[in-house]
Amino acid sequence: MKTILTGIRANSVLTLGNFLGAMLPMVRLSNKYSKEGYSVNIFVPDLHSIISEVDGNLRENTIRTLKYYLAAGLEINENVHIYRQSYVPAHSELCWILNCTATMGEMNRMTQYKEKSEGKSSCNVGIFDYPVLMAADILLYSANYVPLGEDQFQHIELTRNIAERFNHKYGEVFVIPEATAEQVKFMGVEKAIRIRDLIDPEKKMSKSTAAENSKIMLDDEPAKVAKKIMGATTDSFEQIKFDFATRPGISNLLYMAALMKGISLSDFVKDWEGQSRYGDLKKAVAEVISTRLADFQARMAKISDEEVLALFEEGEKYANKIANAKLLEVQKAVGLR
Ligand code: AQP
Repeated sequence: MKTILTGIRANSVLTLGNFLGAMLPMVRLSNKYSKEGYSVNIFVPDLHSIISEVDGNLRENTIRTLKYYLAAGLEINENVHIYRQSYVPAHSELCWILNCTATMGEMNRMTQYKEKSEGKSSCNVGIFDYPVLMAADILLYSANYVPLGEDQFQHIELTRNIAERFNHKYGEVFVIPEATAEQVKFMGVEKAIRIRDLIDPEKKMSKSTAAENSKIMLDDEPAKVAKKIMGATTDSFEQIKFDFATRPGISNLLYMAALMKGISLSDFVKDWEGQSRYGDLKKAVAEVISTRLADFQARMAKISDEEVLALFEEGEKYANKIANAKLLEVQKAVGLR
């Protein structure tokens, strides 16, 4: 049976970009495919979280991240496995072994590393190396599908390259995850999702961007959401049009609203394209986002820490079993055992 796997870092409250690009697609896929017998692994990569500043308490953020999935509608059954990365030590150990297969040249080409280190006089090695830990996260569980936002797809290609090189050198140990085109097809979207920064829509929306008004956080109240949307950068054309190439700001608003409403982009866009009422569109988008977020926040409030911890503990027993078996295979192939 196939395996689907994903994770979202717990370094702070999540943005609407994380929610729409990675969390909602995963919840949808998990609810569908776990019932068909696929194994679904959802983990909180707490080790990845510390490559950047942690806003708040990491342990509490980790619990909150799982609550997000549950509030977003994740259904639990025997095929859905939930765990914290640092509770499965095989991730770190395989990362080291894969570090000895990855090359400096390919790591230097990673866009996320370039973006996260840009303009910094010094950056930690974790920012450079986390794509290898990500490869370990995926390969330990023989994951075929890894639903992610657009920014992370380069790391799937890296994972494939590392796994193929390892298999070539040591024998057929790893299952190679599907290539980007297949991943996107599996997610059921035309293109991998990239939600833009509200102030600079050429950039992606990110948790760590300093400007508060550039991102919608999942705990934002309706008034705050409205203020941010009303202040979002659009364009000086006279008519509303969906086109990310020439009008990224307004296209981002249309895109976010359609995803939040759960309707097709064309259905949402057809009511607005050709009109000049930018202000009305912003109000409508703010209404759609804040209504759905308020409902989501109310669900969050009803989930207890105990419920979340019980899910983690159960999932970690499973994850350690699978991960340790794969790690032993790797250790034997390399000659460590
Ligand atoms: N703007 C985005 N649009 C669509 N998907 C996005 N993701 C992140 N931003 C967008 C997806 O969210 C998942 C988890 O991301 P992560 O926190 O593990 O890493 P990240 O990509 O570094 O996320 P951020 O928000 O940009 O974090 P910071 O600012 O802390 O570095 C991934 O699937 C990602 O694609």
